[in-house]
Amino acid sequence: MTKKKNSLAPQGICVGILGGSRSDLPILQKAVDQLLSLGIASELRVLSAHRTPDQTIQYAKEAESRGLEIIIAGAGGAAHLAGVIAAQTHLPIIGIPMPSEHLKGLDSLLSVVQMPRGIPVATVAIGNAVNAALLATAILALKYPEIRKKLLHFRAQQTESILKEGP
Ligand code: RP5
Repeated sequence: MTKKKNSLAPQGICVGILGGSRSDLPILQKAVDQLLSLGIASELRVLSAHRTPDQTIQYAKEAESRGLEIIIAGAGGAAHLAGVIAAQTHLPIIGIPMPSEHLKGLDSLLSVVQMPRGIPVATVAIGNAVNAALLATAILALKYPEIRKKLLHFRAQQTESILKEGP
């Protein structure tokens, strides 16, 4: 069976990136940049599970029909954003627990990772927006050969640069 190629997605926006506060933007920008370096456009928005609950739910409900294929959601403290989004869409959701002032992100990590059975959120390490972008890329690579090629190139380059540095 030949795989159907969709050459539109690498140019179009297929990843939504959300942050619970403007204070999350510097970390989330790293996901935007990582995706862009692999040829994937994204949209970055501030939406909060607590401060803008209606708009957050609307975003999640409309995500698939708007052409989004994956959503990355970063939030800190009582970090419910990724989970609330996951409850409203079957798209894959990647949660980034944000570093927090008092508990250094441990609160965020537990809030994002401890989802109830049936509604998963793929959680990356605290503040690791780059890994969120790379995980999104790996999921998209299953469908888009061009993205797969770029991801494999990135991985090979990464390996080469580590080995070049020597012991
Ligand atoms: C969360 O609370 C946000 O995701 C942010 O990480 C944290 C702190 O938000 P601000 O007080 O900086 O707006 O909702």
